[in-house]
Amino acid sequence: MIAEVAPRWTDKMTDVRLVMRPPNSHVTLNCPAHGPGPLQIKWLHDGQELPQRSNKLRRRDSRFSMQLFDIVLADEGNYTCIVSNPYGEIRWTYVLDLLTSAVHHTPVFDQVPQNQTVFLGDTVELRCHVISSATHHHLQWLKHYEVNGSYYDSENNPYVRTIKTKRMNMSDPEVLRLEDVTMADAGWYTCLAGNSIGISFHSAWLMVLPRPMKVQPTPDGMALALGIGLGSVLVVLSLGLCLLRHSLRKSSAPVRKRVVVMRQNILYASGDKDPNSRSSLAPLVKIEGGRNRLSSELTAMSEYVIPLDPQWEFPRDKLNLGKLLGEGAFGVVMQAEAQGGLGKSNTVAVKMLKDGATDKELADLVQELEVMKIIGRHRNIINLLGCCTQDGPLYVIVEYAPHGNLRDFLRHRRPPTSSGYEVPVDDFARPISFKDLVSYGYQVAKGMEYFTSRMCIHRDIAARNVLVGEDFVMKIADFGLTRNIPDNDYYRKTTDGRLPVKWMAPEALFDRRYTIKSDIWSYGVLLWEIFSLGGNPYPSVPVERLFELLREGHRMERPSCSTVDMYHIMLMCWHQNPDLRPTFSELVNELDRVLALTVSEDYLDLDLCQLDSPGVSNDSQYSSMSSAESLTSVQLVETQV
Ligand code: ACK
Repeated sequence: MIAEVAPRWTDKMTDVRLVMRPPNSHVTLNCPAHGPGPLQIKWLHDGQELPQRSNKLRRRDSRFSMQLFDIVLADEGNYTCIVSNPYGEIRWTYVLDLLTSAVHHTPVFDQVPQNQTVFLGDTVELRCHVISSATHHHLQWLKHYEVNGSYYDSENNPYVRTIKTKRMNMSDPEVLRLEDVTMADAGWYTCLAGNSIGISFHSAWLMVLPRPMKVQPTPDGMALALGIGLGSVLVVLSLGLCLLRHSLRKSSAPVRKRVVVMRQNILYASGDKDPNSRSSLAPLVKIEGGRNRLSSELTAMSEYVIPLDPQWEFPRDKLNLGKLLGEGAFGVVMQAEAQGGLGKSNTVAVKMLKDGATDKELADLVQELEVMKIIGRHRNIINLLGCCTQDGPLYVIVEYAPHGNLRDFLRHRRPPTSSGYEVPVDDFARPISFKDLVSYGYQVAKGMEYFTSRMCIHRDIAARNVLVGEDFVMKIADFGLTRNIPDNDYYRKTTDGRLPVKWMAPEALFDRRYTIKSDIWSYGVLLWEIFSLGGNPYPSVPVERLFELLREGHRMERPSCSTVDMYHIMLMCWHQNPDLRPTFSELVNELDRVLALTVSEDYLDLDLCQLDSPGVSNDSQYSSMSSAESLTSVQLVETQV
C-alpha cells in the first residue's frame, strides 16, 4: 500500500539559502525530493513561474535542479522550488545575489526610510535595507537635533546622535522602531551604511501630530472632524470639499508651514570626497507643520515660511513677469525683466510652481534653489541670479537663454531638404559647421567637468536639458532638480514624446546606480544628438527591446554628421564597464584636441548628413544599432584618451 503523504526533501536542506555569484557566471539550484505519486516541480523567480527552458535557463526536473547561465542583475532575487504530488507540496527558497554591487560600491539601498506622519503615542518603524545582505557593512541610525534653531554648528557640521547600531545589540539593525512616540521624537532621522568602499545614507522626516479629538456625530448623522490632523483631514476629505472648508474655517488661526532646509552634502564633508559614493548630494527640504495642501485655492505661498537668505533675495516688486517660456508637469518658466538688472542683463527667466502644486513640489523647487546656491557659477551652466521667497509665490530667478533648448536649436538648423525646416538666418547668420558641433559638445563637457568638481551628479543629461544662451554659449539646465530619480516609470515620456530611459546607462536603468559615470553615458547620447542635429536616439525601439539591446551590448551607430573620431568618443562613453568610461576632464581635453584640428570654415555638408525627419520614426528600427562586441578594437585604441 502506498502512503498518501506529501513529498519530502531527499537531502537535508541546509539553512544557507543565500547564493552569491559573480556576474556572467552560472548557478545550479537543487531541490531533491521524494515521495509517492507523480512528483512535479515548479520554479518561481520572485513569484513568477519560470519556463521549462530558455536561452539562459535549463531545468532538469528529473533531478529536481535548475541551472541559470550568464547571470546578470536582473536575475537576482528569490528562486522558489515547489515540489508537489497529489497529497501535498513542499517549497524551498534560494536568494540569488550578484557580487558586483557588493564588491565595487558603497552600500546600495533597496529600501530607504520614508517620511512619515504619526500621532502622539503611536508606534512607528523606519526601515533601511542594503542590497547584498552577505556583504560586510555596518549600519547605524542617527537622529538630528537643533541647537538655537539650527541643525548645524558653526562649522556646518550637523548635530547628530547615534541612536542605534549593530554593536548596541538591539534587534534587527535595519529597523528603527519607536514606540509611544512623543513630540520630541519628531525630526530628521538618517540611516547610514558603510563598507570598505565608503558610506551611503538616506534621511527621512518624522512628523508627530497631536491625536485628533474624538469624531463627533452631527445631528444629520454625518461625522464632523474637529481639530487639525491627518485623521481629521481624511475624514473630512471623505465628506467632500465643501464640508472641508467649513471645518477648516472652524479650526483655529491658520497654521503656517515652515520650510526646513538640511544641507546633507555638508553632513560628511570631511570624509570621502568621491561623488560616486554619495547617495544624494542635494540638500533635503522638508515642510513642517500646517496641514496638507488640498486645493488650488491654497496655492498662495504666503502660508509657507521659507527661510530668508539676504544674499539671494530679490525684491518681488522689481520683477516684471513676461511671456511663458516653457512648462513641465508642475513648474513653469517665465521670461521677466528685473528692474535695476540682475547679472549681465535685465532679462531673466523665472521658475515657479503651477497652481495646485503640492508640498512635495514646493520642497523640490526649494531644493533646486538650494542646489544652485551650493553649486556656484560657471559659464556653461544656467546660473542662479536670485530668488523671491517672502510674501508670495516662490520665484527662482535664473539666467535667460534666448535660443531655447539645444535639441530644438539643432533641429531648426537642419537643411530644408531633409527636414522641411527653414534654416532661420535671423539669429544664426552663417551656416552651422562641424566645428560648431564639436564646440557644443566641448562646452557641455566643460559644464559637466565643473559639476563633477562640485561633487554633483546631473542624472538627466540630454540635449533637451541644455539651453543655448547669449552668443550661443551652451548652458546645462535643470540640474537642481535632483528628482531622486529612482523613478521606476520607464514608460514616462518627455513633452515631445521621448523616453528618458534612452539616455540612461545600463547600471542606472537596471540597478538604479546613478554616478558620474552614468552621467558620462548620457553625455555620449547627447553627443549623438548633437551629431545627428537633434536626432531621436534608438528611433521606434520600444522600452522592452531597448533593455534587451543594451544587455546584448548593442550601441547606436555613428550619427550621420559625425566623424569616426567623434564616434569613438561616443563609444567610450558607452563602455559597458562604467569604470572604463572617460571622465569629463578627459573628454574636455579630447574635444579640445579635436577642436584644434578642425578648420572653422569646415561647414557641414548637410546633404551628406542623412537625417531622419522630425517626428518620423524609422521603421528599420534596429538598423541604427551596432554590436559593442564588434567594436572592441576601437574601444581598446580609444581608452588612451
Ligand atoms: O526651448 P524651450 O521651450 O525653452 O525648452 C525649455 C522650457 O522652458 C522647459 O524648461 C524654457 N526655459 C527654461 N529655462 C529657461 C531659461 N533659463 N531661459 C530660457 N528659456 C528657458 C526652455
